[in-house]
Amino acid sequence: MVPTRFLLYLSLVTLIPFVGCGTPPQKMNLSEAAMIPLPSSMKEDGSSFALSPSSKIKLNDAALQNLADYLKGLLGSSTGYALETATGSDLDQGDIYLQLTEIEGNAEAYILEIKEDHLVIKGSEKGIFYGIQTLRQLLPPAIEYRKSQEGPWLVPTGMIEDAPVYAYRGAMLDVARHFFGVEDVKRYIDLISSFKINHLHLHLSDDQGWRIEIRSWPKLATHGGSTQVGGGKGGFYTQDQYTELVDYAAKRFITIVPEIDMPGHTNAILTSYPQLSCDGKDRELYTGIEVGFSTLCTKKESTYRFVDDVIRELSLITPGRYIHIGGDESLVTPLEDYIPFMERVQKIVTSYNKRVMGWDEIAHADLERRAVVQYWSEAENALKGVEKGAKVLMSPANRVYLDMQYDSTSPLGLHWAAYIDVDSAYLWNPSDLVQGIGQDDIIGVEAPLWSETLTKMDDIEYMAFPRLAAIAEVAWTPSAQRDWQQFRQRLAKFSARFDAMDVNYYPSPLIPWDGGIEKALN
Ligand code: IFG
Repeated sequence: MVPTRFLLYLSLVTLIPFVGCGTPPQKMNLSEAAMIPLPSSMKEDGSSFALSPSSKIKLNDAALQNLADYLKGLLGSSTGYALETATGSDLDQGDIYLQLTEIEGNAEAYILEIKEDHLVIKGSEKGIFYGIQTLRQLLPPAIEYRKSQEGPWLVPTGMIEDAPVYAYRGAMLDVARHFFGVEDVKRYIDLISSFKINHLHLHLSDDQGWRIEIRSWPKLATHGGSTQVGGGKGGFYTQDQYTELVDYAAKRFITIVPEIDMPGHTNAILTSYPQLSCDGKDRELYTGIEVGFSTLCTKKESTYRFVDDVIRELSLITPGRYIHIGGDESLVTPLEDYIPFMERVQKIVTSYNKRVMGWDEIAHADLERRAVVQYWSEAENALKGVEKGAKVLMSPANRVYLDMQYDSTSPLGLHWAAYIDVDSAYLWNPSDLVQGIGQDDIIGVEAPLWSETLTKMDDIEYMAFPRLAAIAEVAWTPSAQRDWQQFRQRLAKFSARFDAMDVNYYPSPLIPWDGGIEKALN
């Protein structure tokens, strides 16, 4: 056993080359650290832990190997350290210990214990994943660089005990109005997972496009997916590519929620299979941005065979518990037809052992057990859903619609619901929003990003960040601990982190941004 004092000397010696050049070892206390979402409890003890070339990732259970590999991927490229993994609890100077532990009360809870000579992340696998996201934010922003940087890599010492308020913390990406390929979706998964988001709802179908291969109805993708808003070439995910996204997301503890919007928003279906409309007429592919002009024919039995085929194939490749059936803006479907249609479609979903999710209009129909009503515009629909025993997913358009312009000068986005800057995205509390909908009725929060005006990954990043960081905190941190002035000071320190992650974020004038990565490195 090598004497600790020698190791201490060794670690100090390794630091000497850095003293006087590169970043001075910045003394930072836990309370000064910029973590988003803010952890539910922490206490600092004012010293530092230093990651070092000899640091290893130790595990108490071989089941944590994937997490160790993920952590090594995060820290290895920017530090240049080997960060070898070993099972066992004999910790040496600079080690990171991942400890699979049951924490009472919340499956996503974690404990991050940072001491001068080692640090420990305790929890379930997903708890440890969230502890890793917090550790990332406690290290200097340069840790996010893909190429190796000089250290030192200090972490303030103390103890963090953390767990989310809401279990469903989601982002929605509309890949129907404009199609975004596998690599863009993986990038979005990487970014949202760093803020502890754990669901990605993919809006896979709409008037302008059908984006998922359905083998029993092949023209949905090949014809219905062949264009997009503005007339571009569109695209779709093969079932293998969809599975690739499901697996990539799962490694970051994100569950994919697929949406097939119906009976409205279905022009792409009707152009592919005219027999699914009541008039049987051919329809052109649609490349505009109007809504509410299409409907499946709710009177035809063939429509329900179609829905059954689609839901069956989708359920087989969706490990997550939810299938989203849309239900919004069915403006040309008479309510007396909409209601029985939605009731039959819900039974198809539950026949494949999946739970129903739908936009708040579905509350006009009877709701299957454990259905979730996604509140976006009509509070009385959400209330009706609660009265019928459903849970609510909070997506109030005037707070969390990320396709809303920041202000009237934003080059992208719409503003029918509101102009939304970071303050509006932060200054609300899900359980205070609608009288009669309390915390126990709410499964969580989801931020939709509709893509009528977005064409590339930079556009997604510009609209999503930093507002999604604010919304992630609304969903994770107890409202009594949230404070806008304190949040904006923490967010200000993310400019360097966003720069290092190459995120094309919107530099909101409401935030005293701290000067980006150049300042952080000099
Ligand atoms: N509402 C529509 C979306 C999209 C959106 C743009 C819902 C549930 C306006 N439906 O939001 O398809 O067009 O902000």
